[in-house]
Amino acid sequence: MLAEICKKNYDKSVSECSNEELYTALLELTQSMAEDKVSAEGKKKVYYISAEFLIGKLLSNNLINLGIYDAVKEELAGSGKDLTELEELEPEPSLGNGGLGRLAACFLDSIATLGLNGDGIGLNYHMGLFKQVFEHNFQKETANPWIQTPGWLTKTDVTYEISFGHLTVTSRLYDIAVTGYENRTNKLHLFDIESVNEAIIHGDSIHFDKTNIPENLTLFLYPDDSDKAGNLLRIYQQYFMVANAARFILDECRKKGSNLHDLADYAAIQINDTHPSMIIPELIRLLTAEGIGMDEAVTIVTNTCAYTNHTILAEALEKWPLSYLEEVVPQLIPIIRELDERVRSRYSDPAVRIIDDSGRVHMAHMDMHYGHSVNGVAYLHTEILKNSELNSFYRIYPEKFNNKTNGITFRRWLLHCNQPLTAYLESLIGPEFKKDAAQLEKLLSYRDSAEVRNRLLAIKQENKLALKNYLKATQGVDIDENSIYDIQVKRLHEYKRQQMNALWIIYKYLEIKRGHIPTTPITVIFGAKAAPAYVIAKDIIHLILCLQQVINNDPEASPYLKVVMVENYNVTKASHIIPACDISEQISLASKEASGTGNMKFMLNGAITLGTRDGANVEIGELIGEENLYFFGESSEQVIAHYAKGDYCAKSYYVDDPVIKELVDFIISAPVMKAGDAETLLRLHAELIKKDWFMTLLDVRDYIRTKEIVLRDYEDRAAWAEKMLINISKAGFFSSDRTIAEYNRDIWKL
Ligand code: 26V
Repeated sequence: MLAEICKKNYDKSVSECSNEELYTALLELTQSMAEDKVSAEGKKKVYYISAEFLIGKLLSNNLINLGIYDAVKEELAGSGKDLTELEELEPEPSLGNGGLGRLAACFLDSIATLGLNGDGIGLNYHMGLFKQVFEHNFQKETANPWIQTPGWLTKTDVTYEISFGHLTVTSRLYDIAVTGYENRTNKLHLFDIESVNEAIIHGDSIHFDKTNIPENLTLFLYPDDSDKAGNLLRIYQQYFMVANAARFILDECRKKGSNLHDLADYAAIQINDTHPSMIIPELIRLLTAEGIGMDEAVTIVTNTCAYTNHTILAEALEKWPLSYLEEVVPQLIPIIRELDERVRSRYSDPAVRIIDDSGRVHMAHMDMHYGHSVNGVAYLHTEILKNSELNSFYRIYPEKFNNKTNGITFRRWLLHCNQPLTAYLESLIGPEFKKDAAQLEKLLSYRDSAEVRNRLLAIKQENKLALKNYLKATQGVDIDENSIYDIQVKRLHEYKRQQMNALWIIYKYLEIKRGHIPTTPITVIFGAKAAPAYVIAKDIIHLILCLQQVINNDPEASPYLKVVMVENYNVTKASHIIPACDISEQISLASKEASGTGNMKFMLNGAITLGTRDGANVEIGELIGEENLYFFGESSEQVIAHYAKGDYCAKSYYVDDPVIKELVDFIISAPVMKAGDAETLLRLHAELIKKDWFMTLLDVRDYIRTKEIVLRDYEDRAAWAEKMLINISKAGFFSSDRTIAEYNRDIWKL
C-alpha cells in the first residue's frame, strides 16, 4: 500500500524514505481511502454546529477507522520504521478548550461509525488553544499554529459573502474527512476567510489587534474576551460561523429538492451550547427574505433546531448586550426583537424573556423557545436543568427536555491509546466489543479469575512504565513506575477543585514529614490549562508548580510523594496519561460538572474513580456499584441548598478546624513562598478563606478521609484488580455510539 505511494512520489522504497516523506505518503493514502467512502446517502442530514471541535491528531485514528492500522504498522516495521515516530510529526489541531470540543469530535466519529448522514460545521481557527509553557512556576501562553500543507484540510470552492454592520467578508470552506470505524466518511466543514493575517500576532504570543476583523476573524480559538473588543470579536466569529452554516445548509437542502417549507425533512441542526445560537434568527431572516411568512419561518426553524446545554454555571451562559449585537449584526436585531415580543405576549414570567431589563440577549432562552429539543449531558445535569436552573422553561415546555448522557469514542480512547489492553480483551472476549461497546460486559465472567486479574495489573504496569518514559522524554521529569499514579487532568477551574487536590498533597507531605510513610509511594499528576484572563485559575497552577518544586526537592519526602504538572496538556498527552492511571480524580463540587468525559476515559482504561456524586460520576456509580468507586463530599442537593441559603462560610471551616487551617496556611509557608511569588500565593490564600465560591473547604475533610481508604484498598491487589475489571466491563454504556444513537432516535430522526 504505502510502498506504491513511496515509489510513485519519491521513487524510493519505504526504508529509504524519511519519516517526513512517510508521513506525507500516509496522509495521501488515508485521504484517498477516506474519499472513496464519502457517501451522499440520505434525504435528511444532521448538521452539528459547534465553535469547537477538539479533534486531536488524526493520522492513527484514521488508520484505525479505515481498518489499515495494523497493516501499515507492520509494513513500516518491516522496513525498520516506527509508526509512533510518524505520529509525532503531526501537529495537534487543538480546536477546542476541553470537554465540549472533545465531545463534538467524538460525536463526529460516532455519527460516521453508525453510518448516519451528518456533518460538523465550525471555524478554521489558524491558532488552536494556546500552547502552555511553564516559566518560574507560572503558566505562559504562546500561539499554537497547526495548519500544514500537505495536511488534513481540503480547500473547497464553496465561498459566501458574509455581511456585518460595517463590513462584508468573503468566506471559504475547508473540509476535513471524518472517517467512521469500518463505515462511511463524513465531513467536518470549517469556514475561514482568506484575509486572515498571522503576521498581526505579536511575536509568538497570543496577543494581536482585536479590532482588525478582516485580519483576525478566524485567527484564534476563543480569544480572550475579558474586554469589549474581545467580546465583539467573539460575536463576529459566532455570526460568521452561523451565517456560513445557514447558507450552506439551505444550499444543500435545496439541491436535494427542498422547497424550504419542508426544511425540517432535510435538515436537523444541533446547536452545541449557545455559541451557534444566532443560527436561529439568521435562518429566520433568510427564510423570510425568500418570501416565507414570519409565523411559518419561526415554525420551520423551531422544527429544525435543537439545543444542547453543557453547563449550569451562570457566568458561562452567554448573554450578549443588545448594543454589541447592534454593532456587529444589525440585520438580526429586528428578528431578535420580534422573537422576544412573541415571548412577552405569551408569558408573563420575566425569567423567560430573550431580552432582559438590562438589554442583554440571553442566547439560551432563544434556543429553548425556538428549538424543539433541549438536552442536558448527564442524568443529574438534566434533572438540575429541569428542576432548578431552567425550571421556568421546563414548566412551559416539558416535552422539549431530554437527557443525553455523554459518551466517548472507544476507537481513540481504547483501541488507539491502550493497545495492550485492547489486544488482551480481544483474546478473552473476541473482537465484537470494537463495534459494539456493550460487549465489554463479557469480561465480567472473568472476575474471579486470578490469571485475568494479574494480567490486567501487568498491563497497567506496562502502561505506567510507558508514561514514565514519555514524561522523561518530553519533560525531563522522573517518576517511579512502582508508585500509585493519582491523576487529575482537565481544564483548570475552581469548580473542578484542583485546589482541593493540592490541599491533600500538603496534608500528605506534612504527614510524611511527621514520619507517617505511605505503604506505596504516590505520584500525583496534573494536567490543566487555565484561561489566560482567569486569575485564580492561574494562581492554582502556580501553587501546584510550587508544591512540585518544594516536595520533589525534599529528600525526606520525595521518595514517597511526587507532584508532576504535565506541561501543555492536550489530546495527545491525554492518550499517554489515561491508560497509566490508577486513581481517577473527579472531584468537582457536586452539581457543577455537567457530565465530565475524562471520568469515562479513565474508567474504560481500568482506573478507579475517586469523586463526588456529580455529572456522569453518578451514572458510573450506578452501573458499577458503589463498592467499585469512591464517592465523598456533599450531594448536589446539599450544595444547591447552600447556594440558595447563602450559608456556606469558608472562614468558619478555616477557623474551627485546625487541620484545615494548617493546610491552607501552608500555601503561604516559608518553603512555598520561597519557591513562588508572594503576591500570588497570598491572593490564593485569601481567596480560599474569604470567598471559596466552589466550596473547597466544605469537602476537603471528607476528601482526605476517603483518599486514605482508596490508598489502603490499593494494597489489596487482587481486590483492586477486580474493581478494575468491573470498571472496564461496564464502560460500554459510555460509548459515544450509544449517545449518538439516542440523539438520532429522539431528536434528529434520520
Ligand atoms: C465556560 C466558561 C467560560 C467563561 C468562564 C467560566 C466558564 C466555565 C465553564 C465553561 C464551560 C462551558 C461549557 C463546557 O465546556 N461544558 C462542558 O461540556 C462537557 C461536554 O458536555 C461536559 O462533559 C463538562 O462537564 C462541561 O463542563
